[in-house]
Amino acid sequence: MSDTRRFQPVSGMDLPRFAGIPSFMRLPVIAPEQAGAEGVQIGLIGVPWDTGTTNRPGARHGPRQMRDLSTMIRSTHPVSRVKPFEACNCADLGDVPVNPTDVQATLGRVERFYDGIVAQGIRPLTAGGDHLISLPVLRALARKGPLGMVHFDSHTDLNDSYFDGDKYTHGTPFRRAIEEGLLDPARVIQIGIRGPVYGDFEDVEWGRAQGVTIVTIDELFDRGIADVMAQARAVVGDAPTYVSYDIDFVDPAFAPGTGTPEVGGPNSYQAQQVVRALSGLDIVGADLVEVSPPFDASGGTAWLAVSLMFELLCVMAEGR
Ligand SMILES: [Mn+2]
Repeated sequence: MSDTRRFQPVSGMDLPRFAGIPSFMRLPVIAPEQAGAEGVQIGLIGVPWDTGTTNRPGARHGPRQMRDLSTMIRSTHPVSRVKPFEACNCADLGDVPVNPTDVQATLGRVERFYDGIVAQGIRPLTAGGDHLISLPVLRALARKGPLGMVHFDSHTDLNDSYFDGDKYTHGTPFRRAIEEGLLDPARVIQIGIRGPVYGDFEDVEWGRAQGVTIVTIDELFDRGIADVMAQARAVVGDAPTYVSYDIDFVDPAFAPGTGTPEVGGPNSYQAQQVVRALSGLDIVGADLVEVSPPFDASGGTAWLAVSLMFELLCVMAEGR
């Protein structure tokens, strides 16, 4: 029914990788409403929106910059040797039509867009956008029941509210997701948590009281990546799992282009290792969020981000 040749990235041998119109990883661009009929199995989607940001904005520019840098991605993983574009039909399904001045309207727009994707049996790999965009994506993906989640971040994003009781910000999505029954807290693990806080650790205490496993950066480095990721695999098990990757998980020496950086984090190699350890899980969707090009003068943060999207794509595609 589908021609798999159609889903190969434009070869750098046919057209140099710096040339051409930049789709995600040089994949074909397919209209989201037709993607299922065309045979798409994994859809790369941009959500260019940062109105949930509480401090330094700019993540609305993330998808465009990430598409540009993603033209440097090649086709075979160097360690696992997975060839994601042969294992699965992947395509760029464009950007969600967001509303930059209206939080609730945008949450609705993202949810409806992903409802359409999920209804066609397509697994989404998303480029943010700020971290609030994970909430409407989870609403669409969790229709059949709560999901597990592996979450890489320097912040829990489990806060209750900001400013005047605002419940929908990029610091609150997973509190809302647990309250709405989108995530099973017993199957959620957050890794890399660090940085000074406003006064107490209410977010961490609330999460642990719900049953969320929270691994601080000290614990990650004390125990080592292999041990913590074995725990992550045990926490989420074989059931459907979402992966949410905030680029501020990575040390700002390697990823300065983000709104809320926290020093003392993993390097680029460690940032890749944690994703490689997810091999074999039932990953129903993943995102890479909080890349802010205005703070990314070299483009190096976006390059790391799309390299991590390639890591995520490989563990999503293998075995499918
Ligand atoms: Mn976050």
